[in-house]
Amino acid sequence: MNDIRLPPDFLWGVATSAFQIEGAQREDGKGLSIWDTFCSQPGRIKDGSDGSVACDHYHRYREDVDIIDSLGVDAYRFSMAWARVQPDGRGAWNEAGFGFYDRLIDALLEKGKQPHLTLYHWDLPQALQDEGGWLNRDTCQRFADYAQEAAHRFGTRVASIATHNEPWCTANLGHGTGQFAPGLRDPAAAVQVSHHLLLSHGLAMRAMRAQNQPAALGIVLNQWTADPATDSAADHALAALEYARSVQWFMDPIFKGRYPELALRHHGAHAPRIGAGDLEVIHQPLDFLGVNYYFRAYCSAEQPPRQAPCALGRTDMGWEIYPQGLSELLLALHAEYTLPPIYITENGMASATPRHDRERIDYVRAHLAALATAIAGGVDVRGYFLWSLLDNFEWDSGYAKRFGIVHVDYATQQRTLKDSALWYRDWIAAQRAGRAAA
Ligand code: IFM
Repeated sequence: MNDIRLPPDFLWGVATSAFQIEGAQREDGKGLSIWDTFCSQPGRIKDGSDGSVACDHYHRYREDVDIIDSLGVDAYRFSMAWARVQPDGRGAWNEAGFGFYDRLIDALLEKGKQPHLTLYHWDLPQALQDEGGWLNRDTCQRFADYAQEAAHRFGTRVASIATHNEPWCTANLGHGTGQFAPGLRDPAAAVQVSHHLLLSHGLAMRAMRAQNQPAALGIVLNQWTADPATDSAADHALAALEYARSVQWFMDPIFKGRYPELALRHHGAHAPRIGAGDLEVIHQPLDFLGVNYYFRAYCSAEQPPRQAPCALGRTDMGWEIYPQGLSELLLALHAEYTLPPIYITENGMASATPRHDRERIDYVRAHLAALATAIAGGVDVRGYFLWSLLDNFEWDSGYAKRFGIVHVDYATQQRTLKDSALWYRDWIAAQRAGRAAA
C-alpha cells in the first residue's frame, strides 16, 4: 500500500456544497430553496435541524480558504446556491449573492487554488418548485438561463463548471422515495424528473458553450457497480437491472444519445415523456465527467435479501466500505463508453470519530489505491476531490453524520483539523515529491 503513485500532474482537491455549509439562509436577498422548505416540515430531518446556519461558511469563507490552503490541495469544488443569485429562479439577478461567489473565487485564486463550480447541488429555488419544480419542463430552460449567466460571470476564473451534482439523487430520493427535498413519493415522477434533469444539463451545456469561456464543462454523477450476491440467474438479472437503472440511465443518454433498453422496459408505463430532439440536446461532448463513488450495490433477489459481506466494515452511514468497486466501476465505464477525462469529484466516509480518524485515512488510502489500479488499466482519471472539507449538514441525517476531514464544533463554529486532514496534506506533498506516502 505504501507505493501507491498517482500521475505527477494529478489534481488534488476537497469538496463541499452550498446548502451543506453556507448558512445565511435569508441574507443579502437570498431566496428560499426546496431544502429550506423541506427542513421546516416536521419529521423530514432526523435530528430536526436545518441549513439556516450550517458551518456559517458565508461569513467564514476566508478562514475556510486558509484551511484549504494549509492542506496544500490544488483545487476546491463547491456549489452555488441558485436562490442566492436568482431568488425566484427566474428574472432579476441578485448582485449581492453573486458578490459572495466573486469574493470566494477571488480568495481561492489569490491562494493559487483552482475553483471548481457546481451549478446545482439539490437546492432548487422554492419559487420554481411552486410552479412544479423539476416536473415542469420549463424549469430546464430556467436552469439553462442560470447556467449561461454563471458561465458569463465566472467562466474565465473557474477551472470547471459542472451542471448537476448526482441527478440520480434529485430524481429518485427527491421524487421517488421522498427521503430528500421536495419529498415526493411517486416513481413515475422520479423517472420524468430524471429526464428533465438530463435535458436541463444539455440545454445548460449549449448555453454555456455559446459563452465561449475557458472553463471546462461537464456533469457529476454518483455511480456504483452492481454485484450479484450469488451466481443465481435471479441475482444476475437484478444486478443488470440495477446498473441499467442507475449508472446507464444517466450515462447512455449523455454518451450514446439513448436510454438503456433494459431500464426503459422495466419502467414500462413510467417511462419518461421525451420531446422531439431532447436526446440530441442531451448527447453532446463534455470536457470532463465527474464521478462520485461511495459504495457498490449488492443485489440479492432472495427474501430477505442477502447482505453485503462488508469485509472492510461499514461507514457511519451504514455503507459498505468497498474500494475495489471504484476500480471496477471506472474500468467498466472505460470499456463501455468513449469518455472525456474523469475526475473523482467525491469520495470519503462518515465517521463519528472527532479527531483521530484513522478509519478515514484507511478509507481514503484504499480508494486511492483503487484509483491507481484503474489508471494503470487505462482509465484517464485526472484528479480526486475528497468529500468533505468540513463536517456539514448531511441532508436528511442533519448534523449527526460527519464527513469532514476538518471537525466543526457547531456551537462555536470552531474548525479543528482531524488526523485525516494532516494525513491528506502529507500524502499530497509526498505524491508531488514522488516519494512513497505513508
Ligand atoms: O453529502 C453528500 C453530498 O452532498 C453528495 N454526495 C454524497 C455525500 C455524502 O452523502
